[in-house]
Amino acid sequence: MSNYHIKHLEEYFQVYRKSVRNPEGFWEEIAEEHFSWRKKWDRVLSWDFKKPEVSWFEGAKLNITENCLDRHLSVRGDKTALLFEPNDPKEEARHITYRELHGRVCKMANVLKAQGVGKGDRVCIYLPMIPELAVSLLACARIGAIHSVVFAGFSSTALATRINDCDCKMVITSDGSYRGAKTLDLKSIVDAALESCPGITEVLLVRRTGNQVNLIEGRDHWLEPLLEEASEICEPVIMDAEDPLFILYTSGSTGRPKGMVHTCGGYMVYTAYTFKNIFQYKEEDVYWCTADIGWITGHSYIVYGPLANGATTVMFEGVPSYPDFGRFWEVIEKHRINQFYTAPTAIRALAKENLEFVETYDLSSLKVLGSVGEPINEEAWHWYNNNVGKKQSPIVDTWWQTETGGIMISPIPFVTPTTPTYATLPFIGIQPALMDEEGREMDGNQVSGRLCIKFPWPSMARTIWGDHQRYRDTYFSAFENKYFTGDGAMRDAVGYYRITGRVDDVIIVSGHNLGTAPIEDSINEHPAVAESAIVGFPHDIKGNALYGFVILKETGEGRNRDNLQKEINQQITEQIGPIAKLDKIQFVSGLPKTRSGKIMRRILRKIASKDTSNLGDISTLLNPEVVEEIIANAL
Ligand code: 6R9
Repeated sequence: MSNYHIKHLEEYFQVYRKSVRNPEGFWEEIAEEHFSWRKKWDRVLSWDFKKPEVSWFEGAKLNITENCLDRHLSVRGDKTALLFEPNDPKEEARHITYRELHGRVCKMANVLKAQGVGKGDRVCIYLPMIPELAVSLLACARIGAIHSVVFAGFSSTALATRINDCDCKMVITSDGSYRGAKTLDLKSIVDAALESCPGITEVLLVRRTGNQVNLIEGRDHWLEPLLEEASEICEPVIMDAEDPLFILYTSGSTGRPKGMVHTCGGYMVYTAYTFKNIFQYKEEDVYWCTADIGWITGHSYIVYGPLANGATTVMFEGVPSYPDFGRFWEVIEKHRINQFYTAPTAIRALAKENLEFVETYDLSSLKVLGSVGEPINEEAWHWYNNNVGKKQSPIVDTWWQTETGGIMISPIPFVTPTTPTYATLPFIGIQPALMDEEGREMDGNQVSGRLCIKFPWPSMARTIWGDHQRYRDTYFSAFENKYFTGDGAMRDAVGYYRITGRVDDVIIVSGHNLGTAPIEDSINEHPAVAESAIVGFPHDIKGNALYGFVILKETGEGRNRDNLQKEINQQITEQIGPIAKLDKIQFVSGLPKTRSGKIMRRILRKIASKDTSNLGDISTLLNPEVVEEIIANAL
């Protein structure tokens, strides 16, 4: 068990040094000792960040579901693998053991096969947080199909774009989903999306809410009867370590989402190893990550990382505010949760409510608290530490990305002393670099710059589906020979990292990454709109909220502004989803632009944040006069 489970700070430094001096040797040892492979690799790592090309464990053969399921059957077959906590607290929680999960995954895999899905095919999964969601991911992985999960809060247009981008042939969805007091009709969203997805030949439907649905003959099938007939035995398809495991979309600086491709071997090794250490998971623990499996956090730290370690992982269908603001804490007490992993936006929202919601419950089972998705502000950190952890549970502020597959910078609890708002130290094997504006790496401490990673790690995304050039342009062209994260960071006097936020056109709202471009595209499609620009501004709960500056066409000038605002938000909701709605919309006569025609977002950001004391030099703008007008009418 050497190096697999780090227990004190000296050991961290020692293992870190080893992992950096000899990465191949280090990862080979971890991979060899803790996973089952059908065949070992010919080479641990080959890489070239210029192309860019990275491969880990080349030549190795495996199936990730053997590691997440089969190998546990003899030692913990009757242990709960998935613990499902439904939206309605009156509905009973479901404990699904490793043996049951294995059986369900095999059945589902057989259904997929019978519907014509094979190795390399893409399957879109658009499901609420119910056990079938995790089962669907694993069933795809079992037969080598590539899953592409789309968060079930995305609109039909966003769903269609993602289905078409990677040519999915099947969609797995449900009749509906429960979200607090609401019931959403997922099937009709899928139906609308599929009007523009000619490649989809099959739709599998899970029954959850009992909503009335419209079945299309030959295309749509209820899953239940198919599962009943399917065999519980399904031999795994043996994959190359570098075969794709899944595609997951993230926003970028253009309208098109980027389908990040993760592969089987490296992703498994890194997510499992980080899970074990960053949550200090022990055999009897019950672990809960509140993310949705529609995001990378759910893929890596609800499904693959925990299951590869034989953990009990909770899947929560509901929301933190239903039936009241005590729900998270009630669930922690009920299931005696040991590790709890959530997002700053949820913490801030709950911190606004009466403390009684927390104090009513016994949270003494908690050992480790986690935070992910955006920088955690000091106030939220202390509230979490004082009221949830009672100052007994270290907070792991974990920095990472869809692209990185696993946690990159984070304390190791009980090992790394924590400091509020600091993600602290790079995880084992991770080599960060801070770059200045001229592209030079800044040595030493007490420096700030753009955060890059200068050496490959096993779970990094290998490409953008169908667009390797974009992968290169986005991540490997800003700084030579380095992966550029898009984030800014500072390194303090003791070498701790603090992430300061995005330095590109991505805005993080309630932990969701939103690219400015797709939202602007959507606004601009409104018949009364000529042009628009959106920026983020600080928001108490969401971290950032969206502020839109909109130029109207002449035809729009005479229209009622309130109605226009509603229509614009309605359009965004339909095309992207409610998470991308604007909090403020200001109608302007022009947008500040450079002489080459680029919108100066820096200026708009300052105006939106009510920080107009130092706008910098605006004399080089094409239209400096517009700035005054925008400031005068700012919301
Ligand atoms: C895992 C995940 C990635 C972006 C990332 C950064 C922000 C995530 C953070 C954090 C500060 C943390 N981010 N964790 N910022 N501290 N602990 O969230 O992936 O959805 O792709 O978002 O989120 O800006 O670049 P993803």
